[in-house]
Amino acid sequence: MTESKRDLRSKFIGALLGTAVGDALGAPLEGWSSERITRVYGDAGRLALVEGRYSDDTEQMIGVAESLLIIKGFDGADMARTLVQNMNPKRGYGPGSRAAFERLRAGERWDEAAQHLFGGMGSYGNGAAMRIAPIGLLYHDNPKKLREVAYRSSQITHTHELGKEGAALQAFAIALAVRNEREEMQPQLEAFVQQDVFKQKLRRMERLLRTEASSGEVIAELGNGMAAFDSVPTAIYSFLRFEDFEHSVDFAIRLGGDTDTIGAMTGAICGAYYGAQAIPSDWLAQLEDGEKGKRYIQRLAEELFDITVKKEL
Ligand code: R7I
Ligand code: MG
Repeated sequence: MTESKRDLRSKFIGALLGTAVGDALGAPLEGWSSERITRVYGDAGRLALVEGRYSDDTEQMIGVAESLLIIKGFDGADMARTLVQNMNPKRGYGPGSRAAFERLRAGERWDEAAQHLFGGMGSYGNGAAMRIAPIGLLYHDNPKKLREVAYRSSQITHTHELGKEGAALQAFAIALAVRNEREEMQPQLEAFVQQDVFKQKLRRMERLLRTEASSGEVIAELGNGMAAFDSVPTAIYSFLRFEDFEHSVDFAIRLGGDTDTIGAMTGAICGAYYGAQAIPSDWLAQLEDGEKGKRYIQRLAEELFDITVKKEL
């Protein structure tokens, strides 16, 4: 394997393991305020990964990867079936996603089950964006296809335009990270994204990156909540602000709020940029390794890399 292929392979592994590490690190702190995290853990050094158990974010990311691999591309019915089969309610699913999976299990069509949620608007939660890493990897060289598959994969649980757009934005950030396009990431994302709320946040991000913004400012300007528009820009910002995996992910989680998902999304972008070897070994060591634990996740990433470079699509 050439060096550039080896790097690319490491980026694929980094994006998937980065999702799981960020998720597991943030999961015990979900819903905490930034102040409470500082009060309990102090503000020196980085957070430790104690439990190593990942949540619904990673469980769904695994399902997305499994389905892409079986199909060698996207099939909505298969991906919906895979997500439903994998679902372990103890991993902390969002209420909208849980309702969508129940309707799917009852036999509704994959592209209709989630339409009824939230008064018929569909969910704009970050649940479609948090699981998107495999799609960002597989289509990293094809933004048009990336957008299309990001939207369609979101449709399974998140039919609101803003839920879909958040997923496409996160997928494209991962793709740019894979392509080493860090310097141009912010303007490229601003040009790519189609909804105003995301464009505005990307503009604010540009300003925040020029100053040493405090956590309070970042939370007020970008958000730290469960809505896609309050969390995807925050993850991208956390990546762009620092020069390594650990500072970005630690910063993202210390913002509080939807810590597991903002951690997972920041971890995905960082892993896609820096590669798997940049994930701190003590974090990786603690990550769960059962039937679908870290070795399984690594294997999924390797297989995604294989089908991507072989252009079997
Ligand atoms: O997006 P989702 O699957 O998961 C979000 C979070 C992540 O942290 C997961 O790890 C899990 O812990 O939960 O869950 P959804 O229920 O679809 O969306 C998340 C929340 O966003 C909802 O529970 C609502 O509070 C809010 N929300 C909306 N509120 C009003 N109108 C999402 N869509 C709407 C809407 O259209
Ligand atoms: Mg979660």
